[in-house]
Amino acid sequence: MFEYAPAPESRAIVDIKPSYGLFVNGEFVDPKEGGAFKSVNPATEETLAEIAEASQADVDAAVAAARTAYQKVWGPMPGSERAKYLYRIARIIAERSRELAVLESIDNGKPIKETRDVDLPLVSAHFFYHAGWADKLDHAGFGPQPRPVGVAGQVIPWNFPLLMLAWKVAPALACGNTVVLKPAETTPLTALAFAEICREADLPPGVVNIVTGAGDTGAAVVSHPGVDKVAFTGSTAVGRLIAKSVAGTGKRLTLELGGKAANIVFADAAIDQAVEGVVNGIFFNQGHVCCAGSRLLVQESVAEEVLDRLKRRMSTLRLGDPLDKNTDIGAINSAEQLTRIRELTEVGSAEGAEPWSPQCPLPDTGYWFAPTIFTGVQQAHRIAREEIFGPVLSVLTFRTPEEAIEKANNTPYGLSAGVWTEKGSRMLWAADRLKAGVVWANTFNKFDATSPFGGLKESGYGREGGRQGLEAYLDV
Ligand code: TXE
Repeated sequence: MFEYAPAPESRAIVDIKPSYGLFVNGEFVDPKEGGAFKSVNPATEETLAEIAEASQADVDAAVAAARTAYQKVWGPMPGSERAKYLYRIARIIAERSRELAVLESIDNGKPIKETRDVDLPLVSAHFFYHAGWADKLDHAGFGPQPRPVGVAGQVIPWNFPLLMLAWKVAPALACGNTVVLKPAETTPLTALAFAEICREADLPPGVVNIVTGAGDTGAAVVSHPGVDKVAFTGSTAVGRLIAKSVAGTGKRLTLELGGKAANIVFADAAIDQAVEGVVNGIFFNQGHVCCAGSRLLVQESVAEEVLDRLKRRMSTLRLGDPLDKNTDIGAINSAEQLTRIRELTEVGSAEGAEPWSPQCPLPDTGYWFAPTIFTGVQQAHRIAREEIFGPVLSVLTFRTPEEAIEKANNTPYGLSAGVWTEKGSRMLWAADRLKAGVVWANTFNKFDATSPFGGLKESGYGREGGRQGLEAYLDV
């Protein structure tokens, strides 16, 4: 059932260079201090490329290029002109989507089925959507003359590398800002491919700058005095550090942090549909999803039936080569993330919860974790409270709707939740009481460029997507 079937032919359509420089002022340049790190294929542990590591001096150069481009070219450009560039970028992404999907799967470890059918369509849609806004900002209720904020410093994570880039770059550019973006150190390749796309689209130099590196480079971007707006998606711990470093500087800040979402299954739900939604909620992208449905709250009267069906469904999931189009669960993005998942699941067992996984031989090389559910989970257990960010589901039960809401909200996070019921009034009742930025009704993990996305509580603040997402990039 679980096969490892390498699919080398897909690899042929991507051209990965042995090394990459930084993208500053429209050119690929060597880092000033010559540092480099490796990007690794998490499914095979092979080195894909050497990536330049940006130092403070490189970040200075990128911010200076972004400032000049903002003042001289992009800020003053009419929205209708900016729209043309954004449409061009959107079209190139759509045309190159097969190649970009393969590149993303190789660099990140996520299944090609997902990069091809979810990530890439959402990426190009995000650019198309924001291209449409660029010439409509003046009369859209943002105030008499909404102005761009200036230079945006953006730091993104590794779980949806190109999609998180799109969520950050497209609205910034549509509103007339310029960008210095730092991709995650384990997944830089699609951001660097995006830099090539900016050149192909003839985007004026300095409008988009990509500086690769680890946390130090990210810290240099967000703390740079030449940056006017900071946007971050990543861990709550780093989000806190960034909020502190930005405090009192006058910079704008949006943070999209972790989550511990509840997927609530009421007894009257369409059970097969709910089980499919639970599987999608936690095993999509190996559970490396901030809004993953990592806690299943199931009504006691149907718990046994739901768990039986869930286990049967999990036994049909295929884990293996991310480039095989039949693969459902790919590789864990990095050795560090695998260690984090292992440590927290060991704590789960030690605290008395019971793990279950289907028969699942794991490939010998690469970073893998079998889809796992824990039953007998108590609210005080760490696996019920902390983000695991892996293919691991914690199952809790409830008796009354009130208890479901109380348990769902019993978390420091507030990013998302799912509700499964055939009763419309119960759905509305629950949605009204759940403290989460998004509540999915009889579905899960659905995204749309037109819909604002973002969290409450320790999941962060600010919205990305939709009309609300533009406010972060405008002086209104
Ligand atoms: O995140 P980091 P990590 C959660 C998830 C995961 C945990 C750790 O629970 O297990 O975080 O993952 C950059 N100043 N999420 O360590 O460190 C870093 O280089 C500025 C949830 O990968 O937050 C990368 O580009 N930037 C999350 C980005 O921050 C800094 C997605 C994210 O890395 C920095 C990812 C600093 N001091 C992890 N330190 C989500 N919300 O989806 C690091 N970075």
